[in-house]
Amino acid sequence: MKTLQNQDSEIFEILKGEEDRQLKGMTLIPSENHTSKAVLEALTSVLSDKYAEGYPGRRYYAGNEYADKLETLVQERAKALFGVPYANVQPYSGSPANLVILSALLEPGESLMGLNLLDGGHLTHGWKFSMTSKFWKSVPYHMTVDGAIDMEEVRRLALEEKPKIIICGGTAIPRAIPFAEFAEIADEVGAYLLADVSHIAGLIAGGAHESPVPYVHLVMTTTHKTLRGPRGAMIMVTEKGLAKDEDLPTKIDKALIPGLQGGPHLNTIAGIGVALNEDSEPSFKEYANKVVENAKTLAEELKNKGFKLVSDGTDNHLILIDLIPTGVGRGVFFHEGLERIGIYTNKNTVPGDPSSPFYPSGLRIGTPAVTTRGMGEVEMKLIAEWIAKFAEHIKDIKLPDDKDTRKQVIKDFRASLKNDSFYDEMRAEVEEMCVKFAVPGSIPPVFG
Ligand code: DSN
Repeated sequence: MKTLQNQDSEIFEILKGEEDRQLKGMTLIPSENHTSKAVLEALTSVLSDKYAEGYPGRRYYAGNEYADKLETLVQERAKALFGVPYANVQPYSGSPANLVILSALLEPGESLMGLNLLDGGHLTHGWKFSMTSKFWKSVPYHMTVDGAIDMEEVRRLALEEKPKIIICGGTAIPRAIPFAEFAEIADEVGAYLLADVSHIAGLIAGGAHESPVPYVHLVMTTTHKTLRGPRGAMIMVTEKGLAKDEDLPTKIDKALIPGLQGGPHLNTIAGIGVALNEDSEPSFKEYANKVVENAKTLAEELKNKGFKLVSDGTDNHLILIDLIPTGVGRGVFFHEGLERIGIYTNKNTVPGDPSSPFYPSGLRIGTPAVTTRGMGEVEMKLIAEWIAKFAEHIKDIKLPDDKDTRKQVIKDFRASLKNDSFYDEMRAEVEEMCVKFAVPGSIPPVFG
């Protein structure tokens, strides 16, 4: 990175800082991961400079000989990895991909069903402030208080509403998604069934989670989470989808361009291709299984330390800690306090959360990134210990209902993050462990 360093030291220093942050701390955000050096090389290639609106063999720009080869190859890799007859690898990310699917299949005002955002769904599954509930009629379903998808409610709402599409999947679901049950309901009411497997696609590819492919008509996944590729997304149509509607691929292609997107990001598509190749290796199977093993170990350790978990555990990469027994709305203290010691997590709502999305009562954590760095049982036990030690340290800090008092409590807490030596000591311990586990894209340090 000498060229960048010489030309633009300000940007260089920021990138160097980020490289350092990633190495000295740990990412427990379940939707983040670390890509390989090969993926990063593909991302920074000259493909970044090329326009290629259209599809292989049908472009609006000249000079796409290599773009065509690339996109066709990446489509083939996606189809082979997931066992589907069609894949579109152009979506910029998950939100645009879901918009592509919905606009391909639904007329304005028609209805969709998705898991309520606050119960672990996604903005684009029909959240009330998302365009997906302004263009279409959103009929959300929920989790039970035990943290299971309320399949009785799904069936009841589907029979009442006869939605055009049902979406299964989400962002904070610690248990396996019951694809077969969803399929039974969708088939009964004649709805398309879309699995948004963004969080678990890598586990599916690695055989650590059931595949939705035999049950659903469409699969959408982002490519940067457990799949360990660059930030992007793919839309796939299954054999079952083709049997329901043989025009599905054409509808998706057209909804993407000219419907919603312009030129594909070819460098990202190249990075996705590299990642898909890595995902088909036997070592990726080991990785996917280890992600789940680590999550289960961490979940057990947290439970042993007295934490309550939504659904009492996990089947996948994700754990949702329910902090309500210690006080409503305390997710913010955990999110910011753990960040201070180099442990990156998400404050998150829990099913039936009485607090607001700004001050939710849960903490979402996951093991994809730490597993990529080679952490295992010993480190999961340490992580649980650190989280418990931090929880003990802040046990008397509660979130007041009154807005002014709340403001002051948060201000005082933020000040303590700067002044209390407890945090320096904890951060040093975390850092000492983290630096032993390299971040793949920084071997050797790129900016170091
Ligand atoms: N932002 C993603 C997540 O964190 O789960 C979903 O889009």
